[in-house]
Amino acid sequence: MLQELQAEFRAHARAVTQDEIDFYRKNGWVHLKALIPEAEAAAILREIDRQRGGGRPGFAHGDMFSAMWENVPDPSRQSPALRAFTHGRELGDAAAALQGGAVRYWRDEVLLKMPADRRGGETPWHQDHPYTAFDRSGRPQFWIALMDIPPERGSLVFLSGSHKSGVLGRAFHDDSDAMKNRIASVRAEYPQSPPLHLRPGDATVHDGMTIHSAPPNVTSDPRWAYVVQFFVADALYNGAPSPVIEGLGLEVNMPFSDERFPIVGWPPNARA
Ligand SMILES: O=C(O)CCC(=O)C(=O)O
Repeated sequence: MLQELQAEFRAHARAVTQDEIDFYRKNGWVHLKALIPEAEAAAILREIDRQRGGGRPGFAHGDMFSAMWENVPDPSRQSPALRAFTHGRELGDAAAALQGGAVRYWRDEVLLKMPADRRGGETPWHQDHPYTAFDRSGRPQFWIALMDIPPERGSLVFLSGSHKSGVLGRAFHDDSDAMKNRIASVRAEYPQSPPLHLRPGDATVHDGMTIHSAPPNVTSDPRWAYVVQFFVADALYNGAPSPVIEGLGLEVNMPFSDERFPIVGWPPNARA
């Protein structure tokens, strides 16, 4: 069974170009066209479907997030083929090249945005960094289209350059006027990315400090995106609770364990 699965697909990620690295560093996000072949995006979607038993989505957070998306957490833990992709050198080195330093694997998840009339609403403007367990910034997040994702199906929208704007706060949890004003002022200051149409196998990558959102999915098809998150290898644990580290016994102010969070990517010329 295991062998059958491994033989079924092996997802390959291409290397990033210098233009893409420059764009990412300047804007805090980048659109990587054909990061993986379309057939491999389809194979990942089949594997996710197999894990879900082919049924209706049933992985809701059961909290505020379920009005924006439903998730399948860490599918790579149940699939050697997916693990080879998420922990492999190709994707790791692409993340490290964008970041400009070695990176560890953090987690992977599927984000399914249902059509808007079935709770696939807007993802409001936010930064990921305030929700992380790391004591420093540097968190490239790959958001890979497993199907055709035009803007109206909920591709991400970024405020270009906003990764340099400082820490916004926990925008999902702060509905104060001060936060509303702050978001209005960063929106006025940083230009919004153009509407992005992702083909199957395309990805966007954004930094944990980049302010982003997603419109509601106004198509009739669910939106399937596969997220793989990395973070700078030298980060220390800041003590914040996170479902990813529950039960691992991590100590505050200590580095992350190599076993669970291996270093998977090095920048160009840094590999021995
Ligand atoms: O997929 C979405 O709608 C939002 C995803 C997001 O905010 C993220 O990947 O950081």
